[in-house]
Amino acid sequence: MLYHLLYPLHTSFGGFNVFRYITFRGIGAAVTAFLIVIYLGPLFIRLLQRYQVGQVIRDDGPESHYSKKGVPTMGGVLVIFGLTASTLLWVDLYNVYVWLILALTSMYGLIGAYDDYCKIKRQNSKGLSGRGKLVLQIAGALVVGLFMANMPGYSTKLSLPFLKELQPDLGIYYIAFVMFVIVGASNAVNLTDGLDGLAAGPTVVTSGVYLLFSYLAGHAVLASYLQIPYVAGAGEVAVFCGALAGATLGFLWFNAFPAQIFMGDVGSLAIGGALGTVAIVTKQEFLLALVGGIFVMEAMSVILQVGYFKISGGKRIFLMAPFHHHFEKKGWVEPKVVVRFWIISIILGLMALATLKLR
Ligand code: 57M
Repeated sequence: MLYHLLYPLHTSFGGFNVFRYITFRGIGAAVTAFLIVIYLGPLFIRLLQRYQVGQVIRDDGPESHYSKKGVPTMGGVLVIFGLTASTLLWVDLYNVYVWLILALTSMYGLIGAYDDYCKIKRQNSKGLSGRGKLVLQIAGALVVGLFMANMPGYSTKLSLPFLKELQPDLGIYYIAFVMFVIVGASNAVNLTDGLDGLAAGPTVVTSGVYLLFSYLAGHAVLASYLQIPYVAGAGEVAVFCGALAGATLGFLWFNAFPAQIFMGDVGSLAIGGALGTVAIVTKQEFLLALVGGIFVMEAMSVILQVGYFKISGGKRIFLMAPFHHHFEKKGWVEPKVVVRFWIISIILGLMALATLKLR
């Protein structure tokens, strides 16, 4: 909105020219989203407490989690509000990609909110059925896949870090790939969100990396120089990424150990869906597996654990999956697990940035 209101006035006041720059608006969106969440956080937590929107704790989990019973959850509602409000304030409202990402994020947020509601209402950790959740997630991702495949000028070729010549064209199968990326990212973040701040930290890193990659993908000259796919209009996605990083940082202020609030499935499913859709729009899908390596590792630990359990007749690879629980079982205290995972996430983010020159 500010872009449409203030940039046209730059002829009479030169300072407003700054609103044409996506980098300025991306940082503005991050700071605005952070301030919105920080300001509303205490009030929102009190509201959740008053309406007893508290976490239900599974009885088969680490004993250290039993004390978390009743911690307000569904903090993802505040993240999505801050993210959306800030994006709409700073973005070029005519950018179709941003609306697509906001739509997917909102849909996944609604799926998660219903799941959280079912858990709280039934007072058990079984929310929406796994199958039901998956069907709805696939439906949302399918719409994104069909939309992108039909966008004029959008390529169904895959871009791989380090291998600029290898660009396989998936054709119609690109839609299935889009669904895999978005649904996979959403569930990976969901599984990761099992310790105070554990999902928020890598989300901030990933959003920051994609803020830069969105800007570069939408810049014809820089995209050509760096040999990354040029996606006309993708630059505005940087504003969304800034807002996502800022809103998540604001949430982390309250979610840091000992957490005053959890994001709930409303937050984890929405954030994962948002990151997956950003990766598709900017044509940096494999980059997500690198910078979001913590999410991938957590999801893979569950797949390997469950698979090996079935194949071996009851044996386990890890003391408990997802991976963060394995270290808890080894005696690491929660904050140590979380901060070490953050450190890995930052290293992966730096490696992702390094791929810009290694082409
Ligand atoms: C999502 N939810 C957290 C909170 C958060 C197939 C199996 C791997 C599924 C998996 C599972 O149930 N995943 C659900 C993870 C839960 O957090 C809530 O859920 C939202 C995110 N979706 O926002 O509302 C618990 O996590 C803790 N938490 C924090 N701080 C936070 O900031 O401490 C969350 C956020 C919260 C709180 O205790 O209650 C979760 O872990 O359930 N199952 C598991 O992850 C279970 N693993 C398991 O069963 N492993 C088996 C097999 C199936 C792989 C094995 O290793 O053999 C573990 N998780 C729990 N209990 N809680 C162990 C059992």
